[in-house]
Amino acid sequence: MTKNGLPNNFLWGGAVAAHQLEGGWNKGGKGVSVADVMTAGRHGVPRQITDGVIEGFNYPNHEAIDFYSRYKGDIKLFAEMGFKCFRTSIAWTRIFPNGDDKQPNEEGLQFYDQLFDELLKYGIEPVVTLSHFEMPYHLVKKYGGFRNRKCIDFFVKFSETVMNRYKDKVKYWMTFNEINNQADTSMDFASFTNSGIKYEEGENREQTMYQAALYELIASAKVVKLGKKINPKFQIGCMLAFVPVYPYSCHPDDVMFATEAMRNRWFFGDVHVHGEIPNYTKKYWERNGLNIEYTEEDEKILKEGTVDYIGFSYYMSKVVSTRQVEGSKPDGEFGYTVRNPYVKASDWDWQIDPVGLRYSLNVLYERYNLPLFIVENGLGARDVVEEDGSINDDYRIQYLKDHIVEMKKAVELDGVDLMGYTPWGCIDLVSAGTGEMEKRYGFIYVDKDNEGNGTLERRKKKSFHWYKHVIETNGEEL
Ligand code: P53
Repeated sequence: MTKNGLPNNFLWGGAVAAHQLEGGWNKGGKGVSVADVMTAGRHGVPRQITDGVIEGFNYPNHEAIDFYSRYKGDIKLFAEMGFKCFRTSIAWTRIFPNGDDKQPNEEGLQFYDQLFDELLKYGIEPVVTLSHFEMPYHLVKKYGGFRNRKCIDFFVKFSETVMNRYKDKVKYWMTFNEINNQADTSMDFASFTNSGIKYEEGENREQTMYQAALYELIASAKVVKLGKKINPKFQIGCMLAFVPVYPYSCHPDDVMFATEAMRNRWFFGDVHVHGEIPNYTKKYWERNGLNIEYTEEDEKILKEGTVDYIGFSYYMSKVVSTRQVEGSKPDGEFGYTVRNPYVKASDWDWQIDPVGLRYSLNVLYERYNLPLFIVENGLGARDVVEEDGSINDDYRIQYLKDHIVEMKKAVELDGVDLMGYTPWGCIDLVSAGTGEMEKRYGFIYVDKDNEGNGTLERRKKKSFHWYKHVIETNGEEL
């Protein structure tokens, strides 16, 4: 058993997405994105998608936490924690407000120049997601989102523009955030945020989803190829929502069922990494009469544009059973899932499973043999500001500590090649799933509630000091 700690160049940091923290939704020439037409929901109440921005609705992303004008102060706090990297996305609509514009918006490009310069000033490496749930809404209205092959070109043009512009500032890129979320076709949220698609009454959702996903995978491959030409030093990854699916029992049917369920993750990763459509997917399409269009040229592109690393989010695991057992509940993705009796759950019902992170790192590494990057992990929780102004988020520290322990085992005991760890929402921001402010992940508290009231003042939580020490000791002292 060797124990040699994490590599010295391990990328400790934090992760966010432009639409969840920037605000300034109509500033600096920015266009309307899919996130700008989504209202606030809460646990059990889905966010509504309105037909454009309509007065009288609460759109939490419009202001978010106003990182757009406060980023300098926030980055200073990240630097104080010792961040080696910072993961954010480039809001597509700041660069191409409509998505199909001929020329990029210079003011938007300048904003990210300044943002990246500010990070680099502190030696913080930017890690950039190109598409994180913020497609231009105009592309939804005019082209039907990624139903339409034309969106490949729009995305490639956007990516080429920003990769060229920031070629000396950004080395780490990811193409589509959690591209596999849309595999759950029961969730209108997923198809809209991933692909700008609103399902129509009676349409075959799987047909639409697979077609859009394949267009995105082709777009991603084109961007990988292009990126390497722009700067051969670029590291370009994919981004998967990794939720390992366990069989409920040792009944062989449960084991096989879990294997099939996992294909909702593997399909996307397999195409990104192996550059071809897996046989199990082709068989599935055939069996279900799905007719997915692609050309020989597309197949060639997929092969040539495989990713350099696997970025993934990890929050929870799931359990499936072929039989209705006690504690089963309906699940859009898998028919029904079972509450895991061995793990706890968050207030939003996400099952907390640190060992599942080590398991995920192992299965991903065994399958792909590529460097891995945990680009999201964390606990959404309600925080309380004490009378003296302190925020004692011990539950968050515990969650992160337990996960880091397992992450280290994967590196030290299993030999997984891990690039870094960026906990989600390092500063409180708008929840993607629910639109709430009060589902908080941050080391930094932001004074704002679900209704949008608050001063937006920033405050260090207990976890801020804890995480600073973790980074200082390269994960040796938790
Ligand atoms: P929120 C579902 C399952 C796992 C991760 O999520 C997910 C989702 C979508 O809600 O999203 C990722 O804010 C996503 C982030 C998001 C974060 O997880 O719903 O990449 O944008 O904020 C946490 O608690």
